[in-house]
Amino acid sequence: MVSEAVPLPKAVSFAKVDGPNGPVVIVQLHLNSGHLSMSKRALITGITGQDGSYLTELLLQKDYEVFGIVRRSSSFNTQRIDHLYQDPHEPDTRLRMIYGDLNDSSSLNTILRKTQPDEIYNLGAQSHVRVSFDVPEYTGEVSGLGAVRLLEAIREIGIRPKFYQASSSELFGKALEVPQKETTPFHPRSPYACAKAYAYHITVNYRESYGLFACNGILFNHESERRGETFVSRKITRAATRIKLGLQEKLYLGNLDAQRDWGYARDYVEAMWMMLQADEPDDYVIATGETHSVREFLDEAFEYLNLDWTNHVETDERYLRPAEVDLLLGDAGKARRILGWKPTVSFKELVRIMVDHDLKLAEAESAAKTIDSTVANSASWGTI
Ligand code: NDP
Ligand code: GDR
Repeated sequence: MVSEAVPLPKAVSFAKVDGPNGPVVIVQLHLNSGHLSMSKRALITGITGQDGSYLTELLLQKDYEVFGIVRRSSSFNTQRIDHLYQDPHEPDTRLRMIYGDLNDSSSLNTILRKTQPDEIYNLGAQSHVRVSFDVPEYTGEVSGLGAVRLLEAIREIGIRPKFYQASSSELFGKALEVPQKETTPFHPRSPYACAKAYAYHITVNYRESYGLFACNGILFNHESERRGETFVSRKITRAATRIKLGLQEKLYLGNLDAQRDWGYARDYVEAMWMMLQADEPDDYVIATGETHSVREFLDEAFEYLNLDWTNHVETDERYLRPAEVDLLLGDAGKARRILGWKPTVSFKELVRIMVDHDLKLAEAESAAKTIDSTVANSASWGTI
């Protein structure tokens, strides 16, 4: 999946910069491939994650050439994008993977210089809030400083891509108003949220300091059938479907009273793209405007399967956080007015999409009768 050699770019790019006598348009021609392509080039960090995979699908549909940064792992970490694989030896390949790491400035500099993207989506992060309490410094490096490493590379190289920063509703933390909108003050409650607060502010700073087209998407929780299995939504839908088929008895969870504004990830990556197509760079809240507790998520998932979750769910304090975010509810009015964005999938539909998907996984597992005990026990590993 990962191509070792990064091809030089092949397109025309335009950039508007402030010159001494007013705005100047820079046109870059990349002729090295022997032909001109008018499609845009996007670079995605975190391409192997939930959002990265949906964003890649969206951009390929829109005829972009997509470059994805993949970090080296001893096991495969490209499952979410394997269906998009294109042979890098083919001349018209539109998706290429490049090894790099948000902790490694030199790799980011090289990748930006060679790919010369029109748009950069910085989705890479240590994105698990509970885990960030265990690895706070590492989380700060990747989820916080990773953004400035990219922004500095842009500035040093002198390219003018549009820049999207994956900011989070976790910034609101111990929320100072309900619902939360772009003007709501931040009160981060975890090392993850503190790292994201740095990334948010440095993105605004590069917009204000250097006129970069840089946007923060302040996205509320969004889930899908590709959600990581240690986030509460997927942990519930995986367990409920396995319980339904007798593959598992119990589900251990932490705080059942937490309330979240849960949307569908496909809707949310559309908003990322829309932000970079707007006339002016800005920051936007993306949310459904509805909040539900973990208990309500359990109700929806288990009732859909004709199960009673109270017979199966137990609480385990290892899943509690040193500081919790009790209630998140977003007001995405600005995104609706300016970008024309609105969510298309309701809470009930979201839960059902995830349960339907995970039921098929459980059925396949059951049919194969290869119940791997490492899978069965994965939900109770460590402290996540
Ligand atoms: P995931 O955890 O699914 O994906 C994170 C991605 O970051 C993975 O591709 C991961 O690679 C990559 N990554 C991790 N560490 C590094 C590193 N050191 N260098 C390069 N890449 C790295 O997250 P989501 O897709 O759910 O979220 C995308 C972004 O949006 C994240 O920044 C997240 O914090 C943010 N966000 C998410 C929300 C949500 O509800 N999903 C809401 C608000 C913000 P690998 O596959 O190898 O682990
Ligand atoms: P969150 O998502 O912390 O909001 O961060 P997560 O699904 O991990 O937790 C949501 C709420 O559920 C409670 N909870 C549990 N959570 C997990 N993971 N496991 C459990 O067993 C469990 N039991 C109860 C949590 O305490 C919490 O209140 C996600 C991530 O995608 C971030 O990267 C992103 O920025 C935010 O959403 C918006």
